[in-house]
Amino acid sequence: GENAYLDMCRHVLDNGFKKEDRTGTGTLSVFGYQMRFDLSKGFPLLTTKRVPFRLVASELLWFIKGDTNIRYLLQHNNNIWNEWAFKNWVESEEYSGPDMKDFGLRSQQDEEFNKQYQNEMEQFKERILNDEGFAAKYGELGPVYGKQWREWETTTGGSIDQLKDLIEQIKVNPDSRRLILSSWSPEFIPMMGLPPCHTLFQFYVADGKLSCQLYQRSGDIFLGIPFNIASYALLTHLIAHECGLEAGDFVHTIGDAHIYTNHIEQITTQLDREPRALPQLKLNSEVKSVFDFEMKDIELTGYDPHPSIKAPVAV
Ligand code: THF
Repeated sequence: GENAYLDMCRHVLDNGFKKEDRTGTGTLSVFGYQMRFDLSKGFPLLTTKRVPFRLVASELLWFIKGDTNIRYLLQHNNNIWNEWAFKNWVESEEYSGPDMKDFGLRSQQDEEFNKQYQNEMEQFKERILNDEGFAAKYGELGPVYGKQWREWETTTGGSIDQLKDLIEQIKVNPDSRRLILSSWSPEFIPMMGLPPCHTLFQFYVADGKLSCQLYQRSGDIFLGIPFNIASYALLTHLIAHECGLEAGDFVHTIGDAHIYTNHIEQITTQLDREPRALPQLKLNSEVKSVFDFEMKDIELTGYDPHPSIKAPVAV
């Protein structure tokens, strides 16, 4: 079940160090934490609050496509990366609307500002969707996950399709201890909207089962981690499906595991709830390649979660 996640929440609430952070929000934080999910026991989408699986799946397909522009996400009604692109837009020369400096914090503290912000964000989304030139310039997050997964730049001017190579190696060399994909490319970090939180992952094959371990340098326990667990569980299932393997364990190792101070009330509410049975994942058996999956080929059954719990995202 999801007890590994709930245990981590309790552990950080009880033992977390009060630590300031880049976003100015403040966190309770521990360094180094590991969870394990046996994917044969159900799909690890939390039931103690509703986690929007459609958003998890469309974000993963976006990574797999090698896309780094939020336009695809908006076309799938997925708003989880908007703030990072919006930041580039409002800090650009071309932007002439009201000052949006520190919009993340100010939109929570100042109702009048929040109205302006919501209005600017709506206009921004409209333009990304309807204006291709604008989208190419301001929908772009830089060389983030999709780019590093599919088109890692080499010193000789070529590129490496890490994901394709990884899947190939799982097939031809399943005992390998080098089944690794890294998104951490020091040269490109300064150009990214946000340096990758999911820094590196490794696959492992034993007993006909495919397992995955993720090293996540930084984890937002309330908002991000539930997404991240589901996302890597889905990736593991997709690759296992292509390689004719069963899904094994997902091992989630986190560096700075933190609860934002403005999420503590929400987490406390969540911890009071009784976990329910995990849902099951159904993949369209007619699709063979990881690269051919679309939203309609990915289905979740038996998901009956407690209601969603809203919380502001730190930018
Ligand atoms: N930054 C921070 N502070 N937290 C993160 O989780 C995070 N991400 C990505 C990049 N930077 C981050 C973005 N991923 C939500 C979920 C995942 C995100 C960002 C936001 C979120 O708000 N989820 C809501 C539902 C949102 C909706 O319905 O539109 C939720 O209740 O789960 C870590 O990958």
